[in-house]
Amino acid sequence: MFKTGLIIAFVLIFLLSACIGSPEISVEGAYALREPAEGGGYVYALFMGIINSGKADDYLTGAEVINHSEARVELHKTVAGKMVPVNEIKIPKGEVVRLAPGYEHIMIFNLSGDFKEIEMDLIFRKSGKLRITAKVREYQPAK
Ligand SMILES: [Cu+2]
Repeated sequence: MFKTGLIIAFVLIFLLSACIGSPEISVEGAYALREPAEGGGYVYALFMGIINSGKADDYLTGAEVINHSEARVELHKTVAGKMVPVNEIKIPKGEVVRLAPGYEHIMIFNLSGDFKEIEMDLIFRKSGKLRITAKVREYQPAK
């Protein structure tokens, strides 16, 4: 009786792990465009490709700038040319989500200092934290 229960338990664990799967997140080509902010300093918009090569969807839910707890991070999407904060950005399984100007992106406000690159942790609902480095470029407004 005990043996049968054990076998059933193993079969269930096997079935569960086979159908649930997990996301597998990586990032390519991360960079930050900065623009002088009102009242001094800079505001940054971050762009990158977020790759999910795993077997389940994941969600970008936030980010933290390493060693700069004063920085405030927001996730944005662009609707009819205006930026709107969102709580999360879906990263579907097997897809690449491109954060790009005019689309979804990450914004950093209130970051003090002058940087050539920004180190940050992206926070995913299932995958947890992923550390990235984004090279900083100056924003060149279109003329
Ligand atoms: Cu924005």
